[in-house]
Amino acid sequence: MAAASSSSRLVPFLSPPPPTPPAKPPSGAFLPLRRTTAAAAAAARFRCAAASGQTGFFTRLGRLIKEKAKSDVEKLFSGFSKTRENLAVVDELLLYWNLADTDRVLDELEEALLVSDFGPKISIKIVDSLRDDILAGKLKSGSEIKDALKRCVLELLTNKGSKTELQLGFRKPAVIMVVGVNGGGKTTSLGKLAHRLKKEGVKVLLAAGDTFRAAASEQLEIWAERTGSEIVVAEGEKAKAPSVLSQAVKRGKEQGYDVVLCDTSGRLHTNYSLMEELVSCKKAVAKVIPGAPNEILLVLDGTTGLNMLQQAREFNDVVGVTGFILTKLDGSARGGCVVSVVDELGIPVKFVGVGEGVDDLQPFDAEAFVNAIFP
Ligand SMILES: Nc1nc2c(ncn2[C@@H]2O[C@H](COP(=O)(O)OP(=O)(O)O)[C@@H](O)[C@H]2O)c(=O)[nH]1
Ligand SMILES: [Mg+2]
Repeated sequence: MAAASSSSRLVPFLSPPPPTPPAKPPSGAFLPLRRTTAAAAAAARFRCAAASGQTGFFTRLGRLIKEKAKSDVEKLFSGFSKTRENLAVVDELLLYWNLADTDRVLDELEEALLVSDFGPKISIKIVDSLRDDILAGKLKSGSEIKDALKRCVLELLTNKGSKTELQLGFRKPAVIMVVGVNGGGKTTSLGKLAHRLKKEGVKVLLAAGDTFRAAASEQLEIWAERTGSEIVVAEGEKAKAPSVLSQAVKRGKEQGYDVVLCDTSGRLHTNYSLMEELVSCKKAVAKVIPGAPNEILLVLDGTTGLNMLQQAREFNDVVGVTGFILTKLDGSARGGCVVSVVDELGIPVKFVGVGEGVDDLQPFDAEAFVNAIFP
């Protein structure tokens, strides 16, 4: 195994801690809820000061990342090429649509949506709403039906999963934990996310919280090299994930990092002890920074289609998921699953993975997505 100390960027968590920085002013959020009025007023002042200084930073960051993605819609468009091919039949159907053919065309449209993994509930919902509008005389041509279809999908996505920007709170470092089953793309997505954040000048610390697989830390170390990020890795075989994450977040706090990105080991949602470990990881992080992790992003493999729904439910029940990263959509014709997870769970998709390269993690934008699958 590669010696953890061989890279200058590695920060093995058992090494001596750096000099303690000067004591920070008390933050209101750390104080007990009920205090004397004078103390409460002072606490509130501190809280407001912290909020106004750092909310700005993370809110701007969230917006900036999303804005940049809008200028890069080509990437998203090519990432969804297989789903688009699957749905090309929609254009053919609507080109020759006439009122007498409505039932047949809508049946075939429903079939096309099902094949792309929109899921039965949503496919029926969409087709029923189109049928109502056609029968009411509101939609009179194939192109009007297609526009209505796009509007319908967009609405499904924006009604329930509108907070697609990262919500990083107001206290530095913000902590993002990435969870999911083995091989879904956690480590890769974390690396790509580090790249995106570094490009915006954010000070990023990676935490190699996958202590289950021997090669996992090394994989994240490669991403640290690639993105020029610092990394905390476990030293010794007995190190447990919660303590690696806890040490990373401590270091993040002491050394003024903006964001700590925590990798975790892959686990089947049916594996009880591993799920328990995730809960411990979350608690360990919260012990260092109350309220952290700010985001728990569940990585879902787009090629598994609707199977991801059950996974998502179970992870959400155990750790509480704040957003999804849907990966491998470049290799899948089942992009409709984006809509089904949002609709079923009411949790936003925050990023989509559209390739293995460093730039292949796109902030999710509902409108760009709809245009990518229904051009
Ligand atoms: N095509 C494609 N491959 C991906 C994507 N994300 C991850 N992968 C690949 O999926 C495999 C598993 O990824 P990894 O990050 O190790 O998964 P983990 O076990 O969840 O950490 C690797 O070969 C990645 O390169 C993606 O968006 N598109
Ligand atoms: Mg991994």
